[in-house]
Amino acid sequence: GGRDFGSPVRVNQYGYETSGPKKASVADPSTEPVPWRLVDSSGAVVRQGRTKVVGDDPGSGDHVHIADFSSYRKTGTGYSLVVGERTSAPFDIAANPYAALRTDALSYFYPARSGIEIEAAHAGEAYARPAGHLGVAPNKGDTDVPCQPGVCDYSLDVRGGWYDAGDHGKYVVNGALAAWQLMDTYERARDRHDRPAVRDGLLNIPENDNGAPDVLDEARWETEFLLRMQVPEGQPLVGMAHHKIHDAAWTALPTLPHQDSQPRYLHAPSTAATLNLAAAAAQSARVWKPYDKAFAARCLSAARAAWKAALAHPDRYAPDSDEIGGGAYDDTRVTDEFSWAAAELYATTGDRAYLRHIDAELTRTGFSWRDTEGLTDLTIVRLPHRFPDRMVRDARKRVVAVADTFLRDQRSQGYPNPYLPADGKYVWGSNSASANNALVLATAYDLTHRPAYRDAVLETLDYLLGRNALDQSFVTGYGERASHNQHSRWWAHQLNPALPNPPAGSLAGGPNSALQDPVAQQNLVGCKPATCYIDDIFSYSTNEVAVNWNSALAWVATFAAAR
Ligand code: 9MR
Repeated sequence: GGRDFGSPVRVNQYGYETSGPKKASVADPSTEPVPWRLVDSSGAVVRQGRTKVVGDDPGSGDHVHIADFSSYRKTGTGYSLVVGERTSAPFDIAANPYAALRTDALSYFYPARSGIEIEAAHAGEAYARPAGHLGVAPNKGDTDVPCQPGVCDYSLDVRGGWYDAGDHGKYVVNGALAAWQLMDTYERARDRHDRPAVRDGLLNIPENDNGAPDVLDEARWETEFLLRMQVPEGQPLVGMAHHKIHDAAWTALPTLPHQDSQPRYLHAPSTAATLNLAAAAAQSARVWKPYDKAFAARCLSAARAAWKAALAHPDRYAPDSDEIGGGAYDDTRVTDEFSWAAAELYATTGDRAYLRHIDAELTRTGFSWRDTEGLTDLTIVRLPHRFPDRMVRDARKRVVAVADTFLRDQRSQGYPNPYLPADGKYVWGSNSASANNALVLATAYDLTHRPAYRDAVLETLDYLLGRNALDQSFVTGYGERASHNQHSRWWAHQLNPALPNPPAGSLAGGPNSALQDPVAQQNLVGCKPATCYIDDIFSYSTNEVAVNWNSALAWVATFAAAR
């Protein structure tokens, strides 16, 4: 059958902020403005106007109009936007719709934890499950994990951390980025007196009454795992980080973590993993100092050891061929990781030895687990008093200039995506690119206080929550047509009704024009890039969850919720 593109009147299906921008994107072939009506839950027309014609949307090919009802500021539920006979999905208007999304996006991580029982009291009945990978049969990991043959002759206790995504693997490069993003929400909120975001008790997690901010507790769960991935004393590559640990072969769907019976192996250490660990551990040392000096010191010595090891082994690249049983997370260019790690280490220690390695810059490519150069500038502008003035001035200029590019890219599209790839192709995890670009826009707002940047962040949330060519909210539980069949081995309701869907606040990877899984290949042939997405559990290349995607969403939602 044909694909379901929903209503041509596309809105943020969750909710608009009362004082924020409120726009709908309308797919309509007309080259003239058309009338729209804003209708409340009683059916009354509360505002009307005419659309503005934007033209052809590059990602989807849709001819798009914008209906702008920003001047309407009455809170309420069950609004809809009507154009002719066509009605949008229902939506709310609320004073702070994103406070709930902040909590939910951050709450993604607890039920994704490895090595700990997920308790109903914290995660809810549906998400409760036994601890995974603590060496209890039938599990064969993660308390005593050997290397793949030929890689090393020791084994490590690498329990804990988060499962990467819908699989049972745990990977250092993107795990470190996700932990970094959570810790960065903390540093931003602390500096800007956003008290709710730094609260102990914000989240329903076991550590929510320990005197430390919950967002740091959650990041620490991952950081402790990252530290366990380091090559121990007495071994040739001491201080390096193993790139990843996962099963010998891909596990079946569904398989709960505690049911996995496969052998698991440590894969070869890599320079990229070592440097990402150094960056996250250096930041962790900084943020934990007031709460736990011993842990902070442990993080700092791990970060320094990792840095030293990376300098000694600067070209150990994770190959793209290593993708049996787990993702490759391949990366053969690490100058960007050196720069980012150096920036984090310098920010924490003030040690001038790191300064001359800070040499990479934010560009319109943004940042990702693979391309970390932009994180150098984001670290510098986060902690301006710790860096030389000149460096801060230049970093600020670049952040604002790149944000201006994203702003233009967003405005040039019918659907408000700040991601506009130069080759027109959407990557695997494109939704995280949108969210990470919104993080840059948000940072430009912090630096300049120009409302246009904040509006652009809110409109990015519109895009992720339904104002797109698919009339699709990519966040579970947020909108009438919201993703809920993301690729996961335990939140696999689509395959077993006794299992839950992913928890509310889970972000799907999003449109990926490369069609890299069989379901995408079967259903999406010829799709326009922005529409290459299907809410099917087997479409891992368009519809997986992942820690570094939810950390991006959590960062942006925390920014949007701040008052
Ligand atoms: O997010 C990763 C994306 O950038 C890569 O293109 C893709 C293919 O290598 O892998 C993605 O990460 C997946 C990982 O390899 C395995 N676990 C699930 C991750 C999310 O799909």
